[in-house]
Amino acid sequence: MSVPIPQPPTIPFLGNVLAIDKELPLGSFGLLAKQYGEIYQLNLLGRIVYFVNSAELVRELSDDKKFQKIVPGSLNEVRSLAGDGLFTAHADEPNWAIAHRLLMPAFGTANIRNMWDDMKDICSQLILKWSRFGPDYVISPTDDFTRLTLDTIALCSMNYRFNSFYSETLPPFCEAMTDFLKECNARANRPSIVQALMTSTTAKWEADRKLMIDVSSEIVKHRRHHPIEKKDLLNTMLYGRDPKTGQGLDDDAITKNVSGDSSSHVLSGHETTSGLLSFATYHLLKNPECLIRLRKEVDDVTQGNPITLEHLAKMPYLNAVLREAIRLNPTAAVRAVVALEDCVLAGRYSVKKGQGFAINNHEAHHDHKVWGEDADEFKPERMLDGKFEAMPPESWQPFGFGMRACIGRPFAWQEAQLVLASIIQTFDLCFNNPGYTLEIKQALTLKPKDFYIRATLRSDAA
Ligand code: MNH
Repeated sequence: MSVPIPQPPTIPFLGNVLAIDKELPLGSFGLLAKQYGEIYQLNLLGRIVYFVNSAELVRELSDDKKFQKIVPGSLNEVRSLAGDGLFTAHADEPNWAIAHRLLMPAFGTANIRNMWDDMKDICSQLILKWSRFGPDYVISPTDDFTRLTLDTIALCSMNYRFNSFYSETLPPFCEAMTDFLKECNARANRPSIVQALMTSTTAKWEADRKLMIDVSSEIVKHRRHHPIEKKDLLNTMLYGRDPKTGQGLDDDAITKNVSGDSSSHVLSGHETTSGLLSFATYHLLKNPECLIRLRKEVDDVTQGNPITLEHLAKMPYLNAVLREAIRLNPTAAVRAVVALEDCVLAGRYSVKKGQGFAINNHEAHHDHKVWGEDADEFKPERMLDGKFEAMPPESWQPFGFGMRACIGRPFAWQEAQLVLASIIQTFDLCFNNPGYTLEIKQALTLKPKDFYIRATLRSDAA
């Protein structure tokens, strides 16, 4: 028996595009999920996409043999920058396989341990800034975490310093990227005839893209002329040879991997990690008992000493806090796949080969059927004592799943652990506006909106 997949009412030509809020598409997807349930379909300018919201259906779609990553509309626009850079590559592009085999080891657990000193360098800049500005200064965690994650990825992978903490505004690169990504989103949902009329918007989009490519190709050129001995990502890309084909990447492909927002560094690397740190900070402030427990763990393990890699391994609660924060607020919430064959999903929805899906992990991560009645609450305890490991692995997938899952996960995790532990070790935090409750803003990734805090040096430090 096949159940029809519901669809909101459409209007001619545009289909369901107007049902999607331009500022916060995820909000609209959530409202539609409330209304239609585990699956619904939208007509996006003539293309039918099935949106999947339940953990059960997401689990089925996480099978690499039956479903393959596709680059959805907005990411296709990103491709104008990143080309077939790792993140935005279509499955059959050879550069994906090459970049994947080259970059995987560079971001593997062993190699990221070597990045510890560079990570600490940037982390100490944030700690120093918050200390020096003092308790009256209103901190924008999302901005400072973006400075931190951008500077960290650039230093660790390319030995390049953005020095964002020394500037009132975020680096031009950041702004260009945010605007560029936002516009990519908008373009994907705009009929081409409308697009053709928006010449000044397109000119700005082109200029943003050019700025990102220029900065990236400067970094690549500089390294070509001033080689250094460091097993960083840039050297891997410049001199590495694919073990399978013997092929390397040319400068053009490298520039795309560097600038290509998501492709390796910039979007995935810095935006998502910045969002994770911001959401974790928010949830800790909203749940003081969790903050107290985390502080006790950090103090017990470090005894007030500078944090080391060995310390992190002894902080299960820190790990649980990060897992829980990114469960509730996956910063890259939606991924797209296509059906490789005809099938019947969950025994009830018939699907044709070639059908595109949007996997809404924000919804699936809140599914009461797997996470329980308290699924919407922040409870790091559910991630402790083997409970996380006992969950079906597909039910927590902030880093995607399977063959095309995130390669930056160990890197992002180590960075987030270091930074959160350092902040908790050093400061008392409070909301700038005590009544604040979470609102979300979206470019391609998600962050808390209008979220401000203050930080006071701890008087009770261990
Ligand atoms: Mn990351 C793929 C989330 C940090 C580099 N990343 C993905 C995907 C998700 C994701 C989800 C899968 C997308 C899809 O299926 O279409 N990434 C994150 C999150 C964080 C993150 C939530 C931080 C928190 N990512 C990083 C960092 C880097 C990075 C840091 C680089 C250092 N991510 C990638 C790359 C891919 C990816 C590269 C694409 C891998 C592939 O397609 O083979």
